[in-house]
This record gives sequence, structure tokens and C-alpha cells, in this order.
Amino acid sequence: MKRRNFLAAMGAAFVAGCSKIGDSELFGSVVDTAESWHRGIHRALGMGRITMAPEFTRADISPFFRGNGSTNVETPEYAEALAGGFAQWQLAVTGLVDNPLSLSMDDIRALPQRTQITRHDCVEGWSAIGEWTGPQLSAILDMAGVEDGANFAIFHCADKLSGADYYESCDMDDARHPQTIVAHLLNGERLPVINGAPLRMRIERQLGYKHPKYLTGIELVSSLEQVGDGKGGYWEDRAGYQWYAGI
Ligand SMILES: Nc1nc2c(c(=O)[nH]1)N[C@H]1C(S)=C(S)[C@@H](COP(=O)(O)O)O[C@H]1N2
Ligand SMILES: [Mo]
Repeated sequence: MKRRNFLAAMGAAFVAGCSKIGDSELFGSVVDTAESWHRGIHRALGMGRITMAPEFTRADISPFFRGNGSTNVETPEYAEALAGGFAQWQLAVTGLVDNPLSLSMDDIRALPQRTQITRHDCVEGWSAIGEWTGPQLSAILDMAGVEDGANFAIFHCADKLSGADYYESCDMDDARHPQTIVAHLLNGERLPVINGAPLRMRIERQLGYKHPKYLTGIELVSSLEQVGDGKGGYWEDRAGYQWYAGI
């Protein structure tokens, strides 16, 4: 059964089960909004285990991984960075951390690496399978030392879409998930510009817009309200896309 259908079936079973206790406090708090319900059921399905996104084989890799949204960064700084092989690119780790970091591409490549072949699902109705490599975000967070009170990771990007900064965020469960990596390779090669060179997030249990490209910074915050328009991401702020886009 496809995971999504499974989720829908479990959701229906859950609602059916809960309608018997329809006015209990638990029911009210869990189904407060469709979104917290989605997050709740997604997590509850894990039954305390970490749920992994499906992984595929090399034979499944799409011949071409299209670019979507921004497919370049239209600044002189980016053009210069590209020309220089991104040797000067820095990933800043800031906010609620004991040791703010500024990591070079060499620093990123020197960390233990994870490689995973996953399917990217865009809400616009296309999917592609690719092999991504990079350090787990959890390792970077451990180096920085996350402070108490950090509830979300904000991802800052170099590009603008229609004049506004692209950004995204996730909670600490997704930030520390084993398949959440800071990817610098696609199918064994350095990231193409269209796919977010030199760094992009892979947060594999989430829909495509939750995988920010052209990554420049990771900021640990207590609340999403202080960033952008406060809904946790570029598309969440503008188009009402769900913040918790679990698949
Ligand atoms: N910085 C940045 N990240 C982004 C976007 C973007 O426009 N800018 N688009 C998002 C969307 S909607 C999708 S589907 C994927 C597309 O990734 P791809 O270009 O590698 O296919 O990137 C996501 N991350
Ligand atoms: Mo997308």
C-alpha cells in the first residue's frame, strides 16, 4: 500500500475510533486543526520509532532531476561563487546554539556522510528520484550545541522568488531525523545550479517545497513568528501551503 493511502486509511480509522470519545479533551486537542492532526497522526504512526521515508535503488534514479522554483540565483555574488567552485561558500549556524558555526564546503565534505536514494514529490504534480549525499543535520547541530528552548530550525537561502527571500523551517524531530541531510552531491556529482548548488536541505519525509536550495544559513529559534511573515516558509507565508507537509 502506498504510504499516503496508508496514512489516509489510518487517519480514517483514527477518526472513527475517536468519534466514540468525541467530546474528550484528547480528541479536541489532537484535531484542533487539520495540520496538527496530520502531524499528530504522522508521529503517532511511528509508535515511538523513527519512521523513514522510502529509499530506492540506483536503477530507480530519474535520468533527469528537473529544477523547480528558483533554478539560479540572480546576484553577482552567486555568479562569482559559482565561478570559484564555491570555495568561499559558508554555511552559518546561528541562533539558539552554544557555538555559532561558519562551515566551508571542505568542512561539510569532511563530516561523516550519508547517501540516500529518495523520491522528491512536488505539490505541482511531479516526482523525481535522486541520490543525495551530505552530512546529517544532527551532526552539525551537535557541533553547534543546540540550546534549550530551540524548537525549530530555519533554513536561509541565497535566492529570491518574486522579490522575497526563500526560506523554510522544520521542527527538531525532522531536524534530527537520520534522513535529514545537508546535501552537496546529487547522483554522486556536485549539485547542479538548478538543484541548489552548492548546498540544499533534504528533509525526506516532507514535500518538495520543504527542501530549501542555495542554503546559506541554519538558524535555531524558539518560535516561527520572528521569521518572514511567521508561517515558517516562503510558500506557507504566501500561498497557504501547510507548514507540516509530511508524506
Ligand atoms: N531556495 C529555494 N529552494 C527551493 C525552491 C526555491 O524556489 N528556492 N523551490 C522548492 C520547490 S517547490 C521544489 S519542488 C524543490 C525543487 O527542487 P529541484 O529544483 O531540485 O527540483 O525545491 C524547493 N526548494
Ligand atoms: Mo515544489
